[in-house]
Amino acid sequence: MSKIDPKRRGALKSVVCLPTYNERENVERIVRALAQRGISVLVIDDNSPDGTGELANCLAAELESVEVLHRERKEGLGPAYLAGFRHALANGADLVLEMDADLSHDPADVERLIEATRDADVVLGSRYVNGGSIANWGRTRRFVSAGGSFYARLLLGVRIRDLTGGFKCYRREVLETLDLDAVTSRGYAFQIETTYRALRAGFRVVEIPIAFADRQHGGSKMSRKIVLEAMWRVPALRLRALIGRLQQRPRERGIAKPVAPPTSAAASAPRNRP
Ligand SMILES: Nc1nc2c(ncn2[C@@H]2O[C@H](COP(=O)(O)OP(=O)(O)O)[C@@H](O)[C@H]2O)c(=O)[nH]1
Ligand SMILES: [Mg+2]
Repeated sequence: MSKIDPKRRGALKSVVCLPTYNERENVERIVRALAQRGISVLVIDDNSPDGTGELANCLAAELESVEVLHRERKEGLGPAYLAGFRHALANGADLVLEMDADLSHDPADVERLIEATRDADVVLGSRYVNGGSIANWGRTRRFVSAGGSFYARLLLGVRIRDLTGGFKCYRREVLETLDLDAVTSRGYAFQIETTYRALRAGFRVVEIPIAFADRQHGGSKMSRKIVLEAMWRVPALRLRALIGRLQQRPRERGIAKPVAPPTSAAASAPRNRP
């Protein structure tokens, strides 16, 4: 982890990426709550049929700290976030945050996440560490969420408690280092994949407790497809990491041991490999 110069900290540019799909009843409240705190917002709307995108445009016209990115169609929160990350990086953000647009995440916690990047490269707002909580979720929803995090934690062999949450803060260097083009997850798996990639790249990931509350308006976009995607993506991520490590080893051996110069016979022998 490279330390940020303390003198630069005050001038750090941060932006909250807010993916929206049919969040008409929520988008204004969350955007205003963030703007009032002086936090820059990038709404990423996937052409919501309920007019969320147009409402976001009005907010952007009124509030200087608000921008909107319009995408043609709904492709899941993963691709929406990736578009947001690229835009934020291109515009010079030092810290890039993820947050749900349905007010499940408390705008008052954004500063805590930002502050925690003093000692971390990625900060996760966590429901499953001491002090974290969930309000108003039924038993099934709790089971899917907690079970999903436990499953991913076990299969990936990591210590993170909340792998599926969507309240996160990345230091710019993390997003620049991760190969964003290679991130293909669309639903909750996106949260698992990005955190796992950051850990594997050697970044420091910390969890801070948050109080999560179920949405009051609009509907969840969680679906069976999203849950199934997370179920198969997790072992696939681990497998890919293992294969990557195995492929790396022979190369490391090759670098460590100087290769003897070929004899003239070997050098002129026909090669079998392409
Ligand atoms: N742009 C975009 N946003 C999405 C999409 N799917 C979900 N979201 C947003 O992602 C956030 C989390 O989704 P939500 O339905 O609340 O998931 P839940 O909290 O797990 O029930 C919300 O702000 C959604 O509007 C999508 O396909 N495109
Ligand atoms: Mg939600």
